[in-house]
Amino acid sequence: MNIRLSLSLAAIFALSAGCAPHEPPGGTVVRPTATRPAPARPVLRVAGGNAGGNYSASRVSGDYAAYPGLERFIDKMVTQHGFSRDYLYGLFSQAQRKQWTIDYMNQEKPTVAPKPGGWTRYRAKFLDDQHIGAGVSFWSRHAAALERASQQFGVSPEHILGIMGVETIYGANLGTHRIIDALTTLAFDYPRRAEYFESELESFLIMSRSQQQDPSRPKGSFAGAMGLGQFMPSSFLKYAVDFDGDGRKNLWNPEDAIGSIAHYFAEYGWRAGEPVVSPAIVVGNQVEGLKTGFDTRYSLATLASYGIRPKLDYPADEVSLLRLRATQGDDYYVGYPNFYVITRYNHSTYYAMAVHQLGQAIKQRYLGR
Ligand SMILES: [Ca+2]
Repeated sequence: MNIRLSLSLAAIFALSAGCAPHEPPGGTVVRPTATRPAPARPVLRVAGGNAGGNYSASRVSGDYAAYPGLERFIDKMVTQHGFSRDYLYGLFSQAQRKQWTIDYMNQEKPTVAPKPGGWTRYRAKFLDDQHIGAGVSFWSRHAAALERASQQFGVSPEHILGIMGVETIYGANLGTHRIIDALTTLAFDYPRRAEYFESELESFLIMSRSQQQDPSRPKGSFAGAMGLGQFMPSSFLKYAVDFDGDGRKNLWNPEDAIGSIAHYFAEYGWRAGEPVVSPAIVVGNQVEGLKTGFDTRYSLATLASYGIRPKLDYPADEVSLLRLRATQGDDYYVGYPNFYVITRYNHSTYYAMAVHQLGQAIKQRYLGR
């Protein structure tokens, strides 16, 4: 539970912390006439109507009665997106305020530098027999979809599997929180991130309408992440695909989740066939004076001048220098552009390395069956 919570938190904050996901090329709209400008956020400007479920009330009652912030939000959903006011009053009358979530979020500690041995402990939570075995089994069951996603988006199956393993153990750990409660609580009872979570709540209602789904039904993480790949609603709108061709984008459907994760990586610039990371060979101790992390940028020549070179012989204009704090000492790696792409899912070196190494372990066992 604690692992999931801290991970979810990291993921949510990472996805929203000043590094706004870029707009996918498909989001560009051709202006139909010279006098009618294209909307800035076309994906959100869909036809009116409500999402699924029969809700109706003349005002909000229950936990969220008389919340000015919610009233303003409802006004926005009515005027900008064409939802009916009675529907939203009814829907939010049954939303529940999650005190546990508020308490948990308020306990959040400031980020501290990774401690010695931290990587060894982090890695052990994901690189275990449960994760690897479930990954091999999932690959066997969904080999065709993984191959198709790999062909279409250029993303290797083992990295799609690495994400799903770390996020939910292939659906074994999807989260039990109603998304409507999670997002309503964080949007209106957690001021520090209210803007972000209100935007996610907006996306969630639009998502629910696009899928004709009752917004009170989906469950996921306490922060609103859903499905096998733990997509936030804004990521659903940007990156989810209908990969099994049934006409719906369903984050809980394995094939749709496979395609959606591959699409996410592709839109963030995954380079087909290129390496992700290489162990670094370090001579001397000049490395200790260098900044490390997934967002550092070095040329191979610069690293060489400090006595550092990747074990892998692969040409790259820019790489990152990664330090993993293992129990027996610090390990250094060189990260290629694909490593950075994995961190777009969760802005963390350890997260991306766990995804990569879990994927490699699954691949090794899968191919050796
Ligand atoms: Ca589908």
